[in-house]
Amino acid sequence: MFEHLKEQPADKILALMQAFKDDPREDKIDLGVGVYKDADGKTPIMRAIKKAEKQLWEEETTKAYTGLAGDPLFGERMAALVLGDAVPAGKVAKVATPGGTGAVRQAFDLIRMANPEARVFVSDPTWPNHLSILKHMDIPFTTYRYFDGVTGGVDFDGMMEDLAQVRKGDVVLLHGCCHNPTGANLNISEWQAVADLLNKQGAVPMIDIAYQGFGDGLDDDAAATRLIAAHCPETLIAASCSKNFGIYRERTGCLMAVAHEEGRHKLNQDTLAYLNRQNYSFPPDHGARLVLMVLGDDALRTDWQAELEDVRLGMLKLREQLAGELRDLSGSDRFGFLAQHRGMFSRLGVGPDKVEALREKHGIYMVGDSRMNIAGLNAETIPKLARAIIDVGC
Ligand code: PLP
Ligand code: TYF
Repeated sequence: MFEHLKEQPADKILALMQAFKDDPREDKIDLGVGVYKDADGKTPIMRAIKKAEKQLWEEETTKAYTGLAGDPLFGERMAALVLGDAVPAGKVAKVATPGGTGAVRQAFDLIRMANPEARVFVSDPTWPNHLSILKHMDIPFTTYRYFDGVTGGVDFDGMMEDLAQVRKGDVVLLHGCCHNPTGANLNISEWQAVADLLNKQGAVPMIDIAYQGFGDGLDDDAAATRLIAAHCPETLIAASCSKNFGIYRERTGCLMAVAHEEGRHKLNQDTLAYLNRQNYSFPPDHGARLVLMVLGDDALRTDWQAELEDVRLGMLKLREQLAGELRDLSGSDRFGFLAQHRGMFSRLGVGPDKVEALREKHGIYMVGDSRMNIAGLNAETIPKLARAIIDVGC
């Protein structure tokens, strides 16, 4: 049997992580994998998470199974975090999943179950794992224009033109905030136009929100998701807790299915639980429990929000510093988009030859499509990066 297995394409981001580790240069800079790092290059455990873990260790009396949906309190608190009061709680079915990736995978499974004919529209570019999972599951997908390489912003006209091709029952995958890999995002009136278009065509939005709190703040980052979920009859939401709670390896995420039609909720909830059972039975609990504790306790929540806000503002400052250095060195504003982008990533918008030159000549590691993890920088490495960008002729 095993002789039939074929080599599968490697994850380029993870391969880059290894290449960085193997590089002996001391002044190398890692702008690859999307993990938050502080100015010392560390990925800290957030204070509130550490406190919740201590409390959990003292208070937890059993490790018996939870339920197929995970602890319902986790789902409730995640729905409140992501959706606020945009949608009545009774209209949101939700399950805990292993990370945001687990939620994405379960959402695709649900789409295939509900409508095997559905095509999934994804932004060009999108997070590579969206494509990899869709291919693996044999779900037909197609791309819509998204990034404007000239302005570094969103090609909104192109996006709307392509989305006008969606048919009833198709699914449109959107990044709720902090687009990965570009950093370019829609404004709220553009989101409204997308919601109107999808409603007109009868297509279903699926929102992947993996960076809530990393862009403009917890509520602002959720505004688009809330608008879509309030205006569209049905919405799928895959939320990740990896970044904003800093609990990457705990594998914590939540899949939500919003339905406005009366009487839809129970079947949606049962279906999500069924899908969990088919794939892994009970979802992991440890990270989900930490999240529900932090969200449900005033002191922990306040501290978490304060730390998350420091992380967000720190990244904004790095963006501004980098855009400023490049303005000075290039004598132009052509890198100004770096300060407009939001979240952990920015796409520089240069070819693979420049990306390679940055790596070979300067020990600067970014993903092949010129995506940089802004959190990999600090006040000292920014001038070096800016000089290198100009040096290789970007
Ligand atoms: N979706 C996007 C766009 C991401 O960038 C990530 C990144 O980690 C995820 C989903 C899922 O992350 P995780 O499975 O680690 O929660
Ligand atoms: O895009 C990123 O870098 C993050 C982390 O297979 C990540 O989303 C990268 C690759 C991967 C899973 C997560």
